[in-house]
Amino acid sequence: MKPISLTQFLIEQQREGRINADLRLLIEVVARACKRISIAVGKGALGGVLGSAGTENVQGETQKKLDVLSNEILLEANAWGGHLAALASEEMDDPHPIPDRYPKGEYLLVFDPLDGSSNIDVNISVGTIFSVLRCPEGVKNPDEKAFLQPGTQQVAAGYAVYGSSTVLVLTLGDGVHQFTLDREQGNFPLTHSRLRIPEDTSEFAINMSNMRHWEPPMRRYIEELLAGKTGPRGRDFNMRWVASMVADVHRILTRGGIFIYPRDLKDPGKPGKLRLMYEANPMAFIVEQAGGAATTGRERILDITPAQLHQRVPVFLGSKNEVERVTGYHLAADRAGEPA
Ligand code: P6P
Repeated sequence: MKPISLTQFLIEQQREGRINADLRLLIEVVARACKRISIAVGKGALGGVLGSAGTENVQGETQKKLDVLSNEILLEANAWGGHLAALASEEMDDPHPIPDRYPKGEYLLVFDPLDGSSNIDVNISVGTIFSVLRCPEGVKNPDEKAFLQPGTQQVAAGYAVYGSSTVLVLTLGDGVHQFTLDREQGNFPLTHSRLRIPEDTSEFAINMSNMRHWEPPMRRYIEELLAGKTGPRGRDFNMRWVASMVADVHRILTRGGIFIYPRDLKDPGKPGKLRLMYEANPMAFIVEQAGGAATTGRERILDITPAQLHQRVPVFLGSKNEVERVTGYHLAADRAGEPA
């Protein structure tokens, strides 16, 4: 049976009353933008877009040319459709308004246009992550405050991973679905419905080089995994770390695992590396919709009310039983009054 396309999938979701025409248009526009980004990324050195743009983003990180290009592709694609009230991006300090010459819509789009961009120049998978919120009632010109909604308010979230194939993963709140870019046809056939993350796993993803900076419960959890059969877990574990969140999360969505970017004491003022609004929240929504769990090590990510657009949080997500175990270690340490 020929798989249905993203367009047909969205039409059916609209027919079932799950989404409206504007949200359908939003997802289609973002998918088309991801196709354009996939083409640019796929050109590699031939596209003249590798290397640094010579500028810095709000995070103080050097922007790659593809970061800037991907951001522009998403801004242009979403300007004219009348589905958005405003956009926000990792690459821009403040929310980006819809140009006055176009009508505004009811949705807010927040995205990381090219996550993992340090991997671009070495030909490792990178991706786009996006999150959709409703613009608060009566807000005509949304500022940062309009975006500061907990992750439970998301109406949709997704990512595209630009790997050996370009895969678009999407949730509208009723399961997680995967679409694969057909480069000949230029469309996204549905290749996997209702992805499920196994509740148990023997595979963890973390940047081990930061181990000496971790909190005690974090070190305890990883030391138990490293002890394998000889330790309290009684079985061996495997490790993966792509250093591209989209690639690591996609592997976990496909075969299970736990992804961790913990708070570390290297910079005690910094609560973690990953950003809540356009990395942790969309990935947490997707992971929970696939039967997994997502916490900061102490609380559910989706329950956090953001204080700033670019705020960072620690991230523990993936196979439910592992996320619950390591979260339990952190809460037990807090109850015992252990120094963080
Ligand atoms: P580190 C990429 O820069 C990113 O934001 C995520 O995609 C990735 O999981 C993480 O940072 C990698 O961080 O410290 O291992 O380079």
